[in-house]
Amino acid sequence: TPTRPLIAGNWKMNGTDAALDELARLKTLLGEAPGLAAEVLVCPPSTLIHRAAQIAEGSDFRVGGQDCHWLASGAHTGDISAAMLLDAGASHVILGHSERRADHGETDAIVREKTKAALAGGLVPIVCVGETEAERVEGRANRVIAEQLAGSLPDESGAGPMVIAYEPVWAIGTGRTATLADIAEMHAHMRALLVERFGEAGRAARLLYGGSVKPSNAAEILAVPDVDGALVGGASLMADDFFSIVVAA
Ligand code: G2H
Repeated sequence: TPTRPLIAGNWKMNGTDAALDELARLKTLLGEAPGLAAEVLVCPPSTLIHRAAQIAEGSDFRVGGQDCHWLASGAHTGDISAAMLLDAGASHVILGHSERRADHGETDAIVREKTKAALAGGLVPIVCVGETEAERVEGRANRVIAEQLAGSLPDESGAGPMVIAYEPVWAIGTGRTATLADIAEMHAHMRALLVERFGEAGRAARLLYGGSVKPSNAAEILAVPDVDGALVGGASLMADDFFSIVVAA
């Protein structure tokens, strides 16, 4: 099992120049609290990655992207490549978030190609999976997650650090979180699938939970077996809230 938990903030489509003040504040808070258990990552919008990475220098957090293209460069207006994220100072990239799957029609096959591109480009991919409410109610959650993991992860994932985020779609930004029992069951299910396919690399994979993680519920969620961190949306926008979650890990 992974040695250190990872707390990753996903700013989504939020943040202009002024948001960098929150990052500076986070840097101060982390600087005043050496020896924290968690590794910390902030994924701002692409426009802020470069400056966020400059703020992160000499601090204990790193910076990631929220998506990348499956190709390294070319005629793809509006897209961004893994090499560009790396160049801007990113170390990680979130891939296959349910909002990308819903807003941009990203399929497991697309997410798999993006994951390959991220690995080839020197980034750590954070691959997101999650079932819808209907799929859970119909008792299909475990099967859906198995299919998403099988389809979204390339064989190459076994060679590098693996980070998977389980984000039940019905718990995202809704204030509702899965029960601790549901989280425990799904994370154990994912661990078994990853070990079956990738062996030791699957055992070492970091399994993050995402979906309305906040200061008030972070400690109990992060204490669930096989939860190796959190992907935090709304509560990552304010440095103090996000720092509380980091401390809870
Ligand atoms: C899930 C999560 C972060 P929130 O999307 O990826 O967002 O914490 O706002 O539910």
